Amino acid sequence: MTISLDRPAYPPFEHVKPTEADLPFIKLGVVDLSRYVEGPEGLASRQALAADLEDAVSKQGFFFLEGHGYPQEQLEYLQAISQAILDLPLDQKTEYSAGAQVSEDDAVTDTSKFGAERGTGFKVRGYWGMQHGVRDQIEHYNWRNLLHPTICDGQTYPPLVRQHLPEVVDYISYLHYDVIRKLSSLFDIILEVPEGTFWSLCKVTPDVPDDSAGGFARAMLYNPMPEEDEKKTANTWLRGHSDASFLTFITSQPMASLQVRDYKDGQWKWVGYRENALVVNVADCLEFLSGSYFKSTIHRVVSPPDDQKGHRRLGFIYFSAFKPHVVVDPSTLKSPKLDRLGITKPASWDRITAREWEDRKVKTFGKKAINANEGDEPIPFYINGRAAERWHQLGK
Ligand SMILES: O=C(O)CCC(=O)C(=O)O
Ligand SMILES: [Fe+2]
Repeated sequence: MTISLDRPAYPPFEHVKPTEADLPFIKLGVVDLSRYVEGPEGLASRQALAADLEDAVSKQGFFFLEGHGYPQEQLEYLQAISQAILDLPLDQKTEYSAGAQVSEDDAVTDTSKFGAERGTGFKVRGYWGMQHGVRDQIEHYNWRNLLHPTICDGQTYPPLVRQHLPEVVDYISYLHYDVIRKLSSLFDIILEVPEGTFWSLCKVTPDVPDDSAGGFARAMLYNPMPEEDEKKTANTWLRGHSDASFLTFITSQPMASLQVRDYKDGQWKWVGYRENALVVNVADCLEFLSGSYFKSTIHRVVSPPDDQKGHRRLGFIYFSAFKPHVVVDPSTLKSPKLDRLGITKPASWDRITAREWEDRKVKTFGKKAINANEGDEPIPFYINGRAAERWHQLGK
């Protein structure tokens, strides 16, 4: 961890105060990584922690990660840098815009730009269309290939982003080589597979990028949405979706805005705030590997309660991914635990790799046939026999 004393000072990002509103919060499990002890003498501690993790990922698909060990002041500085980057002038944002991965059919018929914007660079405000002609209020900057120095070196960045690559790389390296390594070993314990199995599926090999896991980081800023627009989108700032890859790590934020759709009762519930914690969620490829024992839960971002309105919301997110060629279904793991639970690959699931899933799913973003409906219920849509948005009640 690099903490440099002569680093530039940027204004800190001022988060809104936690809400006093009485909202239906979801009760999320807490995984305290400071309880993780390495080595043979730590096995009992890891088994206890694995039980907490299993409960969280199999019931809610979301949990609070505490005791991660990354210094809070570094995370705050990362947010100050993110704010400075996201407040760069519009001409720099359009010059360094993230590439859109546009759905093939809409690309030729729709001149307004759509795309999930997962490349390195900015997504400017108002770029995405929402319901009833509303444009979105989200701005973000993505960093890809942070754990692949040779690719990073060849990438073009706005000067401010290049100047602060080391801090971003430091955080993402920590998440990968410390946090994800530990969580991987807990997944091995849960699924009773040999130690190292999960790590081998999500390992970063800097010298062999084509066979390397990775993922991408995102600084994500939500500007308040005009009231008349909120009426048209039923207060939605980011529509319900599941994430595509392995695990997503979001800095816990005081603004009550993130909601998960509790798959047990179908109700939207708010994710609360936990200081210094990360909000972590299971994404699709992990759900597939576990034969849906782990839940890639639908979530969305909505307008906050009255005592938090009118403020900006900033999160720093890491979307981690498996190696591209991992076949994402339970046959990859051969887990005695899943066997005992009677979980096998559903007959309707065709074989698909992590990269194929991510590529195909991302291309559905903004696709009219799937998204041109009222409200937040998805139009059922399948990729290789798998529901592209798993609402867990689908088909019931
Ligand atoms: O901003 C958040 O809290 C969540 C954002 C999110 O779900 C996403 O970008 O996939
Ligand atoms: Fe998400």
